[in-house]
Amino acid sequence: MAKSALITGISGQDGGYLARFLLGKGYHVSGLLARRSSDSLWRLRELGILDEVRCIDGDLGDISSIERALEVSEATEVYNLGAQSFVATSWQQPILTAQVTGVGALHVLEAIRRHDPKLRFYQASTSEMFGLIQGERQDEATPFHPRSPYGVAKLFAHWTTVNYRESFAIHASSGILFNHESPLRGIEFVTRKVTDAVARIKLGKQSELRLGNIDAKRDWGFAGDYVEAMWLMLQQDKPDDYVIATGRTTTVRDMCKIAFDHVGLDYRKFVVIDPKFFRPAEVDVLLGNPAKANAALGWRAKTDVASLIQMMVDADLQRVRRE
Ligand code: NAP
Ligand code: G4F
Repeated sequence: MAKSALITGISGQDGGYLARFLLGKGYHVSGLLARRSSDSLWRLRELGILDEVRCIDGDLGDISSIERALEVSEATEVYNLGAQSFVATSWQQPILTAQVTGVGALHVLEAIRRHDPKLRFYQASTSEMFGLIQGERQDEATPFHPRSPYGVAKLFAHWTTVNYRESFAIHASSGILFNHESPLRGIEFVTRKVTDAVARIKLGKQSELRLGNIDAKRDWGFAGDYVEAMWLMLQQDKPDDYVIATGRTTTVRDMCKIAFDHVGLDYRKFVVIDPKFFRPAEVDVLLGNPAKANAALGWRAKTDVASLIQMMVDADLQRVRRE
């Protein structure tokens, strides 16, 4: 019999890639879809899977809608990817971020506990929880020190996941994922902001690119690789927490260089530093150690940062040409 999965955040970057991955494995895929006044389904459309997934109206702030989604979807695996996920916005909307990104995960776990504690649960945890890093390479044993309301909210969700595993024996796993990007990345995140600008500058539609802290370092991987790790975690006999990363880190500056070089331009002529994009507290560097996932899940990142950024620039060139 085909398995069924429910994905919160199905309209987001990872939601789209995960839905496509699970459909490829023969799953029935449902998604909790929050009501929006503008189109939030463009990623599912671009992936060509909109007609293959079932969207169920609901919101992470409304536990009754999550309970209904569990019933309607008949899911045996639940992937909690829904969140207010943009770090910069979390200082503007800290309470909403806490409610959606933090308490939202508790709503999903509590709905599972009441509905059917045998369901398997995945929580989208994040390297942002490491924040002010306590070790050159971060792994599952590295202490957390979040630096944003988003990081704090995610830490609540992370420990809630651990607590429901320990208290109620729910198969609840947490993927501590480092930054992962793709052509479907939201335009507000730095990689996509850069690749979109590179395409526009190359095609004469933009003249400069305004950025904040370009000395920040991130361990960037490809979202398409990372969703497989989420699924692998739920196929294990025992639930656990895993760091998912490439094991390499790159500055925002060098990421810009890769993107501009790809179209034969010099980034130094176009990048302008704008204090508006600096954050009240910064995560200066992230570098993950995915050894546990390598060994226990047999998972490895397949895409290096240069191929990733070049793929994103090519996709944005096509989009801008179509406009
Ligand atoms: P994303 O593109 O921002 O997607 C977030 C999703 O959450 C969207 O579908 C959004 O719906 C949905 N959502 C927001 N508020 C909601 C609410 N109140 N109720 C229900 N759904 C709501 O994020 P992503 O990059 O795919 O990341 C997926 C998850 O992994 C997030 O939890 C993120 O925090 C976490 N994460 C991401 C990374 C990364 O580098 N990408 C790394 C570590 C962890 P709308 O489209 O309608 O707004
Ligand atoms: O692309 P970013 O906004 O991603 P950030 O803050 O690392 O968060 C992403 O990754 C987390 C995993 O570690 C996820 F949990 C989270 O949901 C999200 O997906 O910024 C990356 C870096 C930061 O240091 C930021 O200060 O780029 C720096 N940056 C410099 N100029 C900029 C800009 N970031 C953005 N968004 N826009 C700029 O103009």
